Amino acid sequence: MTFVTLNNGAKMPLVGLGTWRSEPGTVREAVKAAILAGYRHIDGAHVYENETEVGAGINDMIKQGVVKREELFIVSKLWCTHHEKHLVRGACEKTLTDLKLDYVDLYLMHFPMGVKPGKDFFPCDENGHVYPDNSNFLETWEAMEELVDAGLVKAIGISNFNRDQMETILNKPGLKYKPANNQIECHPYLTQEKLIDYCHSKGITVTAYSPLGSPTRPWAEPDEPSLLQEPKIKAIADKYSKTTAQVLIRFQMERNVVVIPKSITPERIKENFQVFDFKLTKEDMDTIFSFNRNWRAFMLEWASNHKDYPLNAEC
Ligand code: NAP
Ligand code: SBI
Repeated sequence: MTFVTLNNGAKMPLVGLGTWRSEPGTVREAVKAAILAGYRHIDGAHVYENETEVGAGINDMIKQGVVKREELFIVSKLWCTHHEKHLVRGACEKTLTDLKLDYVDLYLMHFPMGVKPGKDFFPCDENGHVYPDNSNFLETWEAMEELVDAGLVKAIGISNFNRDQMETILNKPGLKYKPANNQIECHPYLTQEKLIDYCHSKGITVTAYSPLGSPTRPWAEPDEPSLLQEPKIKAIADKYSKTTAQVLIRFQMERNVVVIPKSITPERIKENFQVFDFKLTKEDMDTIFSFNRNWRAFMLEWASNHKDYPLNAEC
């Protein structure tokens, strides 16, 4: 299967291109290389500060007739400084203006936490504590529902929500649209079985972010584990004449989880999409699951004081 079906009936391609830390100056070409390699799903966000270039790459491909807009699945995310109800539509319109698109296919609430509006994306005091805003994620969700009705987005979803926070949305009186997708950190060190089972039981698709373990995250320490170097995963890859990265991507696809590896390197962009011609056995999957250690590349320390910090819950 190459798609998952969202609760609005749309088909979301299982493999997409991640764009966090894809620098302006490289990401336009990366997006074009991806579309030429067969990708139809691009994952972006306002906070990545590169949506103008991402959109330029997309529009180059549409203008050249390589792909039609309706064949693409474009994702963006509402940043935390825009959670107050009156700010949501403007934030979405800014993303559409930057991308030069009339709509996005999926618009995610990037985090369940609203923070002080303004130019600073991570407004913190001298102790590193974030300044919350006056919103709660239920009213932000209502404003996102209005984006669907206005035709600016085809579907809405969430990111970095835990199970209790999802239940709070699902139980909201007057809920108009259920989340279509929850985008969460997921890879063999953080397999997320409970949260994924919960999402799937509610008809909510899941996207695995940092599927390679985000090896170049700026805060990586030399002694931290490295998925791309795991000998047992490399041995599985060798069996199929594939790379470790391809096995990490296929691992998510086998679970019906959407996966968005980031790369700006043309060879890797192609490599990461050559994942439709092999399958992992149950034994391979069990071996990969055995790496789980509930280790996170993203502890979101910048927001640990927020009332809706999501990562203290079991799942
Ligand atoms: P990732 O996809 O796990 O890893 C990306 C890194 O791996 C890059 O440094 C890339 O290098 C390298 N890489 C890519 N393919 C490779 C290959 N075949 N072999 C060896 N190295 C390879 O990490 P990520 O960027 O953190 O996560 C992916 C995407 O998820 C993000 O870009 C973003 O779109 C999304 N995300 C969302 C959230 C959220 O809060 N919702 C948080 C984090 C990430 P090069 O680029 O130099 O090739
Ligand atoms: C940014 F644009 C800047 C920092 C940062 O750190 C946490 C992870 C994150 C995010 O919130 N979503 C991402 O894809 N990366 C991020 C983004």
